[in-house]
Amino acid sequence: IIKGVEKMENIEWKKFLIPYEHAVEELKVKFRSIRSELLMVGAYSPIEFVVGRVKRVSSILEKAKLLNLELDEIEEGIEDIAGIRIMCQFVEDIYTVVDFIREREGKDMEIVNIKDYITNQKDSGYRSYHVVVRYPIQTAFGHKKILAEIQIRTLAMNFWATIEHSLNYKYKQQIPEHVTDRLKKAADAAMVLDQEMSEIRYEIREAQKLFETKSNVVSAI
Ligand code: 0O2
Repeated sequence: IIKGVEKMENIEWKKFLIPYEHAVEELKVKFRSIRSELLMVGAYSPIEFVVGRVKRVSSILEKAKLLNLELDEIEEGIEDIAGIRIMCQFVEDIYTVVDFIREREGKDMEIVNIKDYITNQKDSGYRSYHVVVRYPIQTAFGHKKILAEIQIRTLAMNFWATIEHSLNYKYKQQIPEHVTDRLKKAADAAMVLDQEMSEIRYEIREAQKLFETKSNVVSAI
């Protein structure tokens, strides 16, 4: 039993989650702007697209229970209540995005924790790069710093993780063995796909540049 947490009313949860929604919205804008700015000057963007979400209350409760957290420990104890996901075309782009985040260190965010599930792939097959940051926001009641988890992945890693996540949801974390076996094979295939795409990334970028220029000419007519 989590003292206090389960007694929280809907309205209290809404109030609790407002700063997290605020942080997610700001972070989405900031990372999407990097893409827009780079494309605007004709440069390559390592960011394909950005999504964000605030963790569902049921999911927060589950995690609080698992970690044995009390109400006043949730803010520090659950690092991914605010979550941003940045999708990249190539594995190399992930590290460029990480460098962008490092450059912001001490400016508009502080890095708290890094989990490199690309070098250290999870047993499930999961690959992704997680950076937990402390992000300042201005609320109606003053300054507040929020923990947010930035997950950076390739499109292939995201495809795999999205499917595995929905299977876990369906099977309540007990995916049948024949399915987990397939998922592991699919994770290997996704890794090979990433490696192959990396090998020809310069050709792909050139082709995309040509294609974008052509699309711009067509849309300008
Ligand atoms: P939601 O809200 O449904 O997205 P741990 O318990 O050690 O595995 P920890 O410390 O809670 O992980 O944080 P971590 O490692 O940063 O992972 C949290 C989030 O990473 C998860 O959120 C997923 O989004 C993603 N993730 C981690 N492992 C896996 C995995 O094996 N498969 C998939 N599909 N995603 C994973 P939640 O908890 O699912 O919450």
